[in-house]
Amino acid sequence: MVLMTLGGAASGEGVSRLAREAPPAPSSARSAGSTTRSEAPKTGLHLGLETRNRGSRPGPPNIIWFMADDLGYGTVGAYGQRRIRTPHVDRLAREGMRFTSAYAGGPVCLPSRCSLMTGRHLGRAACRNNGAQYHLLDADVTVAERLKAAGYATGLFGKWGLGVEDTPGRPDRQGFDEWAGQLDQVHAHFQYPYWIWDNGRRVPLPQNERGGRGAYVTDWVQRRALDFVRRHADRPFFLYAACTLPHVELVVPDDSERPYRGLFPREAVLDPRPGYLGSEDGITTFAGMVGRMDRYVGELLALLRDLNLEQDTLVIFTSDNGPLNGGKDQAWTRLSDYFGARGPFRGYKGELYEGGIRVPFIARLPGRIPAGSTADYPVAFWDFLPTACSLAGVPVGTETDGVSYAAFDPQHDPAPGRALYWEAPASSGSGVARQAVRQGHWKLHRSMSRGLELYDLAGDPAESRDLAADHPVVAARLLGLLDRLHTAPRPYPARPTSGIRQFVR
Ligand SMILES: [Ca+2]
Repeated sequence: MVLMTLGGAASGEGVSRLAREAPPAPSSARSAGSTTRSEAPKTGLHLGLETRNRGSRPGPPNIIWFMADDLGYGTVGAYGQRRIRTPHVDRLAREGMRFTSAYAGGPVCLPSRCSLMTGRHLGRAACRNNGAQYHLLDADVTVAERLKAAGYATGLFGKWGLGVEDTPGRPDRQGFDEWAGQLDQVHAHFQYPYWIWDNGRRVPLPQNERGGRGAYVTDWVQRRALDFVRRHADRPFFLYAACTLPHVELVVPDDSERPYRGLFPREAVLDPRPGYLGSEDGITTFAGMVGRMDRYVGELLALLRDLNLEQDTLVIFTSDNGPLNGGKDQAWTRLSDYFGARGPFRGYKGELYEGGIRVPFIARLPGRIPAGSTADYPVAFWDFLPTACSLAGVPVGTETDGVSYAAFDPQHDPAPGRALYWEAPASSGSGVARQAVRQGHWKLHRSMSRGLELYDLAGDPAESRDLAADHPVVAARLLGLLDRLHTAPRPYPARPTSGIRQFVR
């Protein structure tokens, strides 16, 4: 098993990268089918309105996408967690649909979020790795732009990662009316930064200076998200709540940690990077962070109830990739394993084994999604754009690799037999180090280090028995898919990586 370290390619958002060699620009990826940013809603809107009159307010549903950060498949109660209490996420599962084969866009933050926003898998996505140089361009069409075209109010609160302030990737250039949080992924590492973005304005957080812990930043972001919902209760809204828990830094206010204190083995989980906070009681701190994230979900659900919007609002809960491993003295590996954070799967964040990419995924929309249901067919982050467009009643309006699961039928796979694809660049920044494709119950990996591996997920979800030699015909078929689904990545000029001193002092 490949163990990733905190400073390695798996999670190295703050690690300098060599400049990519600039391959020729892809000729096909964004040449046709893109809509302009000002495109008005077309007839689809009316089709949508006809079919949605079930709630307290006619029209398309509000959409909330609540996404945890580095939260593994098995870390919440609805997916088998027994040591950390997540009552609000579990309630969502009881009242909605639990997907057991949902996939993140990628094995690390930035590409996963790119896939989510743009409806492309990683063989075609604009940004395929963590790194300061990657950002969206004006030509990229996001789900926020499509929902804005459908008349939605659009808000992003939390970690963005797809373009900082001087790039066309910044959220207000990618369809978000309102946004607050962290543009830069390194900024998002810190729970007590001394400033935070609010609609292009740097809001100082002086209570966090000189070691102060006055404003836990995810609390600040959560308040802004709740405020956004409150202010848009009378019209369709899209809330992208990109929570940075339970990603490092490993620290949480006392009221979240206290319920767990003394319950678990005491283990120091420290961060080797200078200035980064860790915890002397890391397993307890982590439980508190997951608990706080669950509290945020509960606050959103309570607000929807108070505003009488439960029937009008699709709530999706998920995570951007699998759990962390490695770290100083492998402490993160032990922490994640203590909680069974990756569920029954192999691998962690950064890997293309199921543990790196299979995520919890719950969808609730009362009256439209059967309560307490389970869907086992695969869905992936790149399906969200077509799904959201279908719910909103607008044409997809751009090229996508996804299919809509808006029917939310627990039995019916909307795209039986389709191939799902992921890739990860070499740590040098040039070339593809690893690829994986799933079709039906078969999954093929190709990597520089291990060559081909074929697994039967139906009988071996832990990817423990390599069947490549036993099933050469299947392996050859999937190998053809690996070649076909990858296109040359978009070149980006090198850009200096931000550091802790820009965010913490
Ligand atoms: Ca992440």
